Amino acid sequence: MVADISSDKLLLDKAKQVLKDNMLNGIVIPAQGLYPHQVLWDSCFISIGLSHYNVKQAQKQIREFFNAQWKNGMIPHIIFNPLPRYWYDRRIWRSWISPLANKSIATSGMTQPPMFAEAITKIGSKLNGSERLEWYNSIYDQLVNYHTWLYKERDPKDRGLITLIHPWETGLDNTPPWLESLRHRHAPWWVNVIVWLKIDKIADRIRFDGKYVDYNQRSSSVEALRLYDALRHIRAKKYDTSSILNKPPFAIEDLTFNCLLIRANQYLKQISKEIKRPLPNELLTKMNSTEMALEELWDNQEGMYFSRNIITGNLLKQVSVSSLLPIYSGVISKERAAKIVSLINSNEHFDVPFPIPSVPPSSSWFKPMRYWQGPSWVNINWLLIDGLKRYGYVKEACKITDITIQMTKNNGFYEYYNPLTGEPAGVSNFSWTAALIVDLLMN
Ligand code: 2M8
Repeated sequence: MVADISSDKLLLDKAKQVLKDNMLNGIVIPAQGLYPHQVLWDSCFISIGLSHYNVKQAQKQIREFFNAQWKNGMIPHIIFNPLPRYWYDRRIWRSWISPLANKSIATSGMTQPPMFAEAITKIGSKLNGSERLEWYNSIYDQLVNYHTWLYKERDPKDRGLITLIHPWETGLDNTPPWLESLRHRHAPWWVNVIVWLKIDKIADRIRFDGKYVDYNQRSSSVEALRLYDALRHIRAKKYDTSSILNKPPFAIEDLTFNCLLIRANQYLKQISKEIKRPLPNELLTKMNSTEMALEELWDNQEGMYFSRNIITGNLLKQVSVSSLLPIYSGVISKERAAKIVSLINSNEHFDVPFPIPSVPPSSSWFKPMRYWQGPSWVNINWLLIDGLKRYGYVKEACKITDITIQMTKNNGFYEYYNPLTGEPAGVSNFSWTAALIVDLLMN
């Protein structure tokens, strides 16, 4: 494909404008209106885009999360905007009830895919030698503490795989393997009453997110209420991991999260080497064990990787884009990578006009416009492009890059896109879409 320089330049300018317009209180937020707070992996993707032209802001997006780190090393997935008009959101989470929380910064009480090490390294690559060492040194101990926390508190079976306790931690909120687990979770009486009286349709009409997006493109009201109930359960334990894991609402070794962690560990090793500060041996052993344990999530019968429920020990065999992410981890064999590429190229699976669908159309869960249940997402494409290139699948990587850019040229920077038609969905002017398009164009 011949690059269309003038329109690429225009797209780049528009993407930068989105990031500028999404600045609220000194921070680029995911999107105006719907997402007024800082969100963990959003901020990492945003900083990767920003690093190409505004390193200071990119650093700020990351540093804010390390300032909000809890005493046990946990980094929460949301930092609430301190503006008075967002007081209600802080009240829902009440992070201050935990003795571990940062008392001056209101946050959520759970984490999200650990993209920090990659964002920190990408920012580092834009700095000169001494600035880079200073940047890495300034953040290294806290980054090590975060990875250490993951293993110390979230690997209860000591298997090298991190357990998530709520779908919001995976980032793929309503992805089928988690929705299936939600179905098996006992619903609270008040949700049953709402369903029985059929007043969930009224809830649909008064939902907060319905002001900004079509609620049919988001989690259903009943799902949202049940996720809120799971949060209440976690909050009642004051966000203390060992009490939560005694009787967790969910306990899943999530494939997406663990693949991203494997890659984050590799970036962390790179940083440690560059600043000549060795990682603790215990952490290194754990990091290596994750690479080995990934193979336990492979299912021979289906020829795919899946997440695993740690209570039943069963793999969650609802197919989603998560099954492709081991290629991004970079530690699977060439044979396994070839199998993933065949899934990407197969029209019975992920080969659609506007790839990569978060759930393939062949699945009974597939809904082309509903959030993580079918639409294509730019951040997932970006991760897969990277993984495909590293395994030498340049043609596939270029095809996904071109279509991803095309979708945003045609429709603007939306949260997600219909994988069959390219039609935009979710919120418009979405920051990580814009930021990662900056990255794709600049590379
Ligand atoms: C979505 O998640 C939040 C809750 O964490 C929400 O539904 O309001 C997900 O797409 C998540 O991956 C993303 O980080 C967040 C903000 O963009 O929105």
